[in-house]
Amino acid sequence: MLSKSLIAAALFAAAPAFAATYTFQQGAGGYDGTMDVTLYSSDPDASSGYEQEVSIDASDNGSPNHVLLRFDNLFGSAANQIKTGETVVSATLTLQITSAGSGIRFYDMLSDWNSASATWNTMGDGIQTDGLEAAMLPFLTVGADSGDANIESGTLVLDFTDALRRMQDGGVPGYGWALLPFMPNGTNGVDFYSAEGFMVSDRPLLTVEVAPVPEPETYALLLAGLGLIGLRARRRG
Ligand SMILES: [Ca+2]
Ligand SMILES: [Ca+2]
Repeated sequence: MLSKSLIAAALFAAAPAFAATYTFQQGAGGYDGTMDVTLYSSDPDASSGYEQEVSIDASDNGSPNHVLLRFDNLFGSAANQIKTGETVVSATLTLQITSAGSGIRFYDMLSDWNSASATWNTMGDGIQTDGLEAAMLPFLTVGADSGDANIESGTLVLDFTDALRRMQDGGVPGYGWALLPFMPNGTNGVDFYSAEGFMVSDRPLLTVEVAPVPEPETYALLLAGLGLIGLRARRRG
């Protein structure tokens, strides 16, 4: 007899056969959906969506900078889009840090914004983690609430698996993330190349590995196949 665990193993083995990896990076492979912007409390009407770097800082010219980052058009039926029926196995966000610094706290954004118009003032005194503008709690923190260089310069790879799953299942509206400094001591700004970074390869990179959710017919075929194997095994026996 085939054990349940063997059937489970067979089903598990069947799924990754069609696994795929999607990458999203502004200007690469035709992707054009990344937006990012720094909101400067020290220069609250400054429109900075075009800048080649963004900066998260508890004290830039004496007061905080907030950063917004999003990747649009991740889901759909085009070649490099996550399809309906595909499940996110893993996702990473890769940033090229240009200035080592204190740290970053990542929050889901719950209200809409656009990098062409977002400033400290248009967003209403920067970003509030009030459960309306942004989530109340960070889903990821890197670094610490100190003025040390807790995040080194160079490549930073972050696990965004759950962040992508929330987007896919509609748990968040898909407005990206607020990147906020540790307060009050995260005074060593963290900078990284933006979607306007000169080199495409330096821009924020989202990598998403997916596997298909097998259709009911797939299960039926697989179980039928296993049934035949089981039948032969019994006849031999
Ligand atoms: Ca930008
Ligand atoms: Ca606000």
